[in-house]
Amino acid sequence: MLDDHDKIYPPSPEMAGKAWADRAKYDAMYKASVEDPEGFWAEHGKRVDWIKPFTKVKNTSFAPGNISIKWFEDGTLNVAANCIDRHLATRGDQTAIIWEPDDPEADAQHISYRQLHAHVCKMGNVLKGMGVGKGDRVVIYMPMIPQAAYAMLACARIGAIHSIVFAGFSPDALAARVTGCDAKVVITADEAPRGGRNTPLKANADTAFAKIAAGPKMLVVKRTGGDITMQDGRDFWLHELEAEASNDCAPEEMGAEDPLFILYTSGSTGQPKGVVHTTGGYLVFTAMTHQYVFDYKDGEVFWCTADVGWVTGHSYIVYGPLANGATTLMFEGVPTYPDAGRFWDVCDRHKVAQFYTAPTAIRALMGQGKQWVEKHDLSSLRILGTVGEPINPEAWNWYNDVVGGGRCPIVDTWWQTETGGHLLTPLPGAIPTKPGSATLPFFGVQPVVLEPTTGEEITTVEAEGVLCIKDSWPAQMRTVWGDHERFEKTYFSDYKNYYFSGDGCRRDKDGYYWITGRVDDVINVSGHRMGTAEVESALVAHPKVAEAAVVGYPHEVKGQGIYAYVTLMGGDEPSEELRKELETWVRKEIGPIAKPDCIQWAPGLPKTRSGKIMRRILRKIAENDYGALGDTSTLADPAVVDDLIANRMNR
Ligand code: 6R9
Repeated sequence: MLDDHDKIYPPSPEMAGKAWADRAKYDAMYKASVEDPEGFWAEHGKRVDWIKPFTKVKNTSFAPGNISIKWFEDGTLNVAANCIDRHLATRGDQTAIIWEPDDPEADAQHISYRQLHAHVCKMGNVLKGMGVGKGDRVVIYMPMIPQAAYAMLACARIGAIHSIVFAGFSPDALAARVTGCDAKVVITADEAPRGGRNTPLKANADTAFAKIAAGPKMLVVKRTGGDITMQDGRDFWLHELEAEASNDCAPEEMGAEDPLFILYTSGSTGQPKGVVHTTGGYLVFTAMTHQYVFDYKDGEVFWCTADVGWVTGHSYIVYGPLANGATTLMFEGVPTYPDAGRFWDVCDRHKVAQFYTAPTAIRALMGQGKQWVEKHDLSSLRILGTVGEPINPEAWNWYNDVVGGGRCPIVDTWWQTETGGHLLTPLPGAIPTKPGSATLPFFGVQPVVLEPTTGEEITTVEAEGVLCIKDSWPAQMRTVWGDHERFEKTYFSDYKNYYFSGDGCRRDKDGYYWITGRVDDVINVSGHRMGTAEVESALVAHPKVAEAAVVGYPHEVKGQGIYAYVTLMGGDEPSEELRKELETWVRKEIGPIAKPDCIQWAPGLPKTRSGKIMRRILRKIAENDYGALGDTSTLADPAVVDDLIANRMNR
């Protein structure tokens, strides 16, 4: 009998001959892209408008001691001009952004390319008026409102580097990121409505500003009209400054390798890293993947449900779609408000053709039953996408059958903040899919599977090990902001001459890739990356916590949950009250997404004689998999393990 892993779904008959690429074209383009990357990207680099065309295409090296990544390096361009101005002549009145507010009773907004141009120019001039120039950093801490996209594009237009901080992050996390890139301006809003509740963004920013030594200014968007305080000389209303700003803001001429944005992401150490993306290669690659992976055709409505606080929102709500002159939908709310039919209501009302979301959302909605889907007409849907974590076959099948009616190819896209755009993904119309596999590489991407301990490349078709990439692609991150050494150490030192993804994977007999999850101390909670070390350092910052160890464990909806083992200071007793206090503490230190799902009181942690915490054992206990504990003989005190097992989840 076939199990789900062996099922193959060929491209649907609806796609045959109509998609941007069929199998023969994919094979030919892929071959060209890896055999002659220079020629391939010289050709596809032309999909964006250059002010000064590039003459050099690829100048990249993963060699130890000489990690250097440059694409189209002598070309100049402006990302905002590519995403807006160049469409004005042909599609000035076409909708660029459909904005669907949190409140289902409120009207959606349709912002045309011409209107987008005016908004972005005005905001660009406002930022200039606040002293922001080329190369300066601007932090964006915003709800999912059109002004968040205007802010990104305004920065790109004037050559400033944006760093978006997800609106769910705490004031402390915001302060650390503002300080980390020494931002001149922080753009925020009075409040962020989500699921019928308002988050006090401006008040959070005020709290953050009290911890920031340098004196950035604040630009505030009026979203709800809620009560806030404005500090004279520091805080400015966007609508007031815009009233006096000109509509005319010439796009700055940027080098292809000038930074476009910084985006902080969790790693295996305590401090998140500022991933730096640059201008030319990023735009070419996000535009090209958006077109081919979603088979985007002119006039279609494309909806990526991510938040612009994550890389998915950068690449596939804003830059990729707008570079292609697409209509992109921005949603302020959550999948379950006012009810579990919200996504499908939005797809129905706006006639969405491509719908791109995360497995965790699919699982949560699957749990609510298919009646929520069946109430709505989803006949406009053509392509479904997923991203963020491996999708389990059960969720894949539900997505395919219930949402897609068996008609819509599912593109399971594997990529990372660091990769800028899709690296492993099917192309609909070309690649048969298998539930749970991200299938094959996109053009120009050369994945390899390495034996984890030796670092040898496994050359047989079937392979299991760590996933690395052999050569550069245009949207690869270029450095860690302010710490190039950390860039080299994190991605190029464990396995020499390769980019190391941090993920494990399996390659099957058909050469398809199956991501098995992170191999480092990063866990994936609802598709969001969380460093276990980050949560641990938040916990030990609490005065009653002596020690903490955090691991991931399987969670039905979130994919992975956060399991924290906590040792209290002598004299402090465990209690329900203290558990709540620690949960609130972590929320405050990092944000709600970091709240532990389980806190187990641990009188002691399993340690080696040299004092290293044996996380492997803690992971097994959290997973309820005691048979696989492995060798515990090197532990300083093996009895600790029995206690932890007996009190798993404090039961
Ligand atoms: C785009 C994004 C990256 C990590 C990555 C991997 C996991 C992302 C996946 C997937 C299996 C997929 N991941 N897409 N795992 N299948 N289709 O999510 O970026 O937040 O940096 O996370 O997410 O573990 O290494 P980011």
